Amino acid sequence: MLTNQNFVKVFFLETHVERISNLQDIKKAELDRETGLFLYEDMTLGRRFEDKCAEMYYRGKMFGFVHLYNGQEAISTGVIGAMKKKHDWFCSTYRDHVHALSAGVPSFEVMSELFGKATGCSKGRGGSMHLFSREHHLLGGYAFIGEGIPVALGAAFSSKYKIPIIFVVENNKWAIGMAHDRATSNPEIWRKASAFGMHGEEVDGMDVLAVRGAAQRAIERARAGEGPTLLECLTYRYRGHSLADPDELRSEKEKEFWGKRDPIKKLAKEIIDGKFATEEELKIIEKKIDAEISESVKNAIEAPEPPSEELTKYIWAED
Ligand SMILES: Cc1ncc(C[n+]2csc(CCOP(=O)(O)OP(=O)(O)O)c2C)c(N)n1
Ligand SMILES: [Mg+2]
Repeated sequence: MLTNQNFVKVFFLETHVERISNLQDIKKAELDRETGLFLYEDMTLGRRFEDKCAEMYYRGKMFGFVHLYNGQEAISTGVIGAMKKKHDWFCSTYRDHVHALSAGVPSFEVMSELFGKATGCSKGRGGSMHLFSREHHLLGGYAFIGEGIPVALGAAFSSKYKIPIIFVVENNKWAIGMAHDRATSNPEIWRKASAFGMHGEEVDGMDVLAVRGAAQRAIERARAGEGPTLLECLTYRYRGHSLADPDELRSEKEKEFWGKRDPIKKLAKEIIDGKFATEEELKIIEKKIDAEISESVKNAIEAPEPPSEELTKYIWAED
């Protein structure tokens, strides 16, 4: 018998999986050697940085909530990598470390911030959920869901009345323990764009070239004065909601499905199969990144904490 619960299961629970399996072909970004190595390096930096964060968190070097990005790298690299660095502005969420890295915030500054040090990109006042960098045009990570949207909109509005903005949903299927497909009558978020007279698009968020292609189109539309785009990227996070989450709700079968779609392994295969670079060259990039992250951790551990007499500094604009 089809009980209410079965109904939900049969028609909606597998939707995220079904959607990514049935996505229509869209025009992807071109792959060449330079682009491939740039994307690979950025995604690898994001993955390895987050792995190091988990290690540091469990070693007691960080406090509070820490939300990692593993699995979603193709979106940060695909979108932020398609933007003009230090020219376009962007807002993040509480899952913000990798967004900051993709924008060029040095890993030392991000790690220092996570340790609450004065050398952090928010001068040790923000922590994991509140990364900020004026230099890299990052208008902040935000702890409230959706909090960055009005800030980004305000920035776009003040830069031009035509609102050159793109909204990127990283639909990783879960909101803490609630499966997205169970939480809404229409799981296809990109379709909500039409209610606002906006262009909407869905994209494979585990495929960096697909994300980059979609981001390039959306950015072009924004620059040409053709209005905003809502981009829904179908992705999956590989770790629990935060490092305090034991991650017991998601099935092994589901994790296995998404594990096989690892965005970094996918790009590596495309680079190697297309003979844009060799496996050895990719290994060299990984080694370079590991060395950079180790150096950042070492320096961040040794960096000074903000002096307590400066507790209220930077609250007001005159500081
Ligand atoms: C306005 C608001 N309501 C509730 C919360 C508590 N909360 C923190 S994370 C979260 C789940 C959000 O899930 P999703 O939007 O899918 O983002 P994800 O964690 O998957 O990146 C909730 C409900 C919050 N931070 N802000
Ligand atoms: Mg989610």
